[in-house]
This record gives sequence, structure tokens and C-alpha cells, in this order.
Amino acid sequence: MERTFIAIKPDGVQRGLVGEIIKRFEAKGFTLVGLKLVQVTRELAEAHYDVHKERPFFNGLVDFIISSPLVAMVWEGEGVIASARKLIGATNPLTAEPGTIRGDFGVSVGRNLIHGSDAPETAQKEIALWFTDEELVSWEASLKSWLVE
Ligand code: DAT
Ligand code: MG
Repeated sequence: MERTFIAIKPDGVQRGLVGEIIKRFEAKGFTLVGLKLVQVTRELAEAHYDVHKERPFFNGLVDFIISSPLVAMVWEGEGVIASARKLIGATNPLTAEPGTIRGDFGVSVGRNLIHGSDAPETAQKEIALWFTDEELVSWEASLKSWLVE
């Protein structure tokens, strides 16, 4: 079953939006298989954003990610990687559609609340970077037959 890595960034935690954000993934019908609050090290933040290391915003981004705890999660479901990106919305909250997490709660690209893996290969890499196998729980939601044919 497909899995994706989702992180509620420090701004989302500080603003008290953890429950609101988790609620949207639950309500959609995805399954939570990993969850932890993390005070991220610079090393982990730099590894996570390695593809952006040459970008001008890289240092500010890493400083932001380690500035306060974040909530790291793994969500599971058919098509969850692409669908989570839709729930999250465009990178810049000002242009993100209303109804998306960034569109509903943000105004700045540097405070865009949430991260979601962008493709199957990155999802696999990010899950392995943030979670051990023992931290991930395989389980079946009892209402699954009411969500999936
Ligand atoms: P996304 O998080 O939508 O996958 P991304 O991978 O292009 O976006 O960039 C990673 C993060 O870097 C993004 O969530 C916020 C920050 N970022 C991206 N572009 C930026 C910019 N032009 N200025 C400041 N921060 C930026
Ligand atoms: Mg990205």
C-alpha cells in the first residue's frame, strides 16, 4: 500500500494547527501509520532538504525547520502521495486554493505549515530518513470497507 511522509512544520505546531491538519487527512480516509513530535537536528533538516541545498532560501529554510518542534507522520492509502499534495496546496500559500491547508491557513512561502513528499521515490527516501521500521505500524481501519470498494 502506498505511503507518504508528511510533516507539520514548526509554524503549524506553534499555531495550534496539529489537530486541524491531522483531521483533514483522517476525514479524507487515509490511515495514519507513523506519528512523532520531533525537535529536528540541523543534520536531519539539511538531509531532508538536500535537493534544495543550492537555493538561496536553503539556510533560512533549515533554520526555520529546526527553530521549534515539528510533527512527523506517515500516511497510507491508495494514491496518498498525490492526493496529500492536493490537500496541502501550492507551495506559496498566497496562491494556494482555498480549501487546501496552505490556502486556508497561510500567507507566506517561508511559513507554509506543512511538507508532503512529491513522488513515490521521494516518499520512500523521506520515510526511511525520518522513521525506523519499528516506528511504523501496519493496521487496518475497521471502517475500511466503507471507504474503499
Ligand atoms: P513544496 O514544499 O511545496 O514541495 P518545494 O519543495 O519547492 O515546495 O520547496 C520546499 C520548501 O522550501 C517550501 O515548502 C518552502 C521553501 N521554499 C520554496 N521556495 C521558496 C522561496 N522561493 N522562498 C522561500 N522559501 C521557499
Ligand atoms: Mg518539495
